[in-house]
Amino acid sequence: MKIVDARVIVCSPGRNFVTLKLITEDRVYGLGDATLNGREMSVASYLNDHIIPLLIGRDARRIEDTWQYLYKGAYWRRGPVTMAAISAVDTALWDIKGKSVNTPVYQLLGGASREAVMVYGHANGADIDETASAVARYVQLGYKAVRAQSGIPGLASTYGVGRGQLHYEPAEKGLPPENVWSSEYYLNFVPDLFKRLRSEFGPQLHLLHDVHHRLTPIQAARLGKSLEPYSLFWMEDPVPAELQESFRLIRQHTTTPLAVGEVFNSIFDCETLIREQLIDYIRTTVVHAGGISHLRKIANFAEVFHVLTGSHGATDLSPVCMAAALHFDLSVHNFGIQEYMRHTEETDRVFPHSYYFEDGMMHPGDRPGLGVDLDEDLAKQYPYERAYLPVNRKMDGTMHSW
Ligand code: GCO
Ligand code: MG
Repeated sequence: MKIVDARVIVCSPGRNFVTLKLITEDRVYGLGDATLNGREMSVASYLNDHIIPLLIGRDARRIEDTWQYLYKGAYWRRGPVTMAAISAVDTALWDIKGKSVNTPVYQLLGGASREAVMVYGHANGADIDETASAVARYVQLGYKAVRAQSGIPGLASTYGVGRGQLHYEPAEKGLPPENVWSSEYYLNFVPDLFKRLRSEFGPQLHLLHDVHHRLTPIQAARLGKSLEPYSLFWMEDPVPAELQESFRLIRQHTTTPLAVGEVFNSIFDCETLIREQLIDYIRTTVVHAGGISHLRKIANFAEVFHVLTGSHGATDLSPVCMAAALHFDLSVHNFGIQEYMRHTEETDRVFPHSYYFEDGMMHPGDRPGLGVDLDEDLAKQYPYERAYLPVNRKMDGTMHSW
């Protein structure tokens, strides 16, 4: 079952997406997401210039061997660009494998370990009242878990506070917008937000919060401690996680569960975090951490140490990644939760899919393969437009993590 053709489709139906399509001699094709928000064209080039020539003529059934060939064969290992490209190939090969044996991918991954996958949505508002109303809307839609972010008094704009009610899209056309940040204002404010939400929504609703890599370890420890009375499902990315050991300090101070990993590319980025049980949820994704094959290795390793999965699922992960994530989530034993930011209607039209949301849970559907397609003619109507995520500066102008 040789790969005879491959192409990279870059389109922008509301936001930019990079998709790899692999086609076999039997005319079976598979799709893989290769989107790297704000750096899309680097992965498109990596695939077109360096990977596709290696794939033509290869046996599409040899998923693991192809992964190892691309990872070990490049000599230059890891990194977001390389790993997004490998992820796209791996995902497309799983899609092909499923279609060629006429079965949904989760059946090839050991079958369903649960009936459906619990997801969390994003509630945000300019202030506590608006955020509380946004949480109420998600509860009405059936969500059992909601992430809450709010504007902070004294700061003109804040991470996670978007435009509109269901869609939050941080990337913007043109040059990167600049935000202003104060960890002091933030730390003084966030406990009030969760005090209000817990008293308004009762003990059952899962409440999550994303710190977006902005605190120092001791500040993160303080925040975790101050949120303990409100029993969060998790506190996400409290510090930049380049230094995995910094979580030892946070862990010693708080019982608020910790989630990390959306910017990680491989098991080596989270090995200490998992082995020392410094986190509760690992958030690595199909698109950025080596595809379904490598994500399964991370999950299997995490299972041994009682760490659950909680994959990233923002809008910059295309419907192809969301479909792959749901097959992974449904099958892997130590699944925790899946992030689900709804795509816009134009994105959904370009990527028709079988996955569906019902009563706070999602299911990948039972179509063979991943159950997601790409309408290439429609995609042509949405050409790539350069866009960037914002950058962040402290009030005195010092660059800070966004
Ligand atoms: C999340 C994330 C996103 C990222 C985005 C960057 O938890 O959903 O932090 O909102 O900022 O994916 O491209
Ligand atoms: Mg996040």
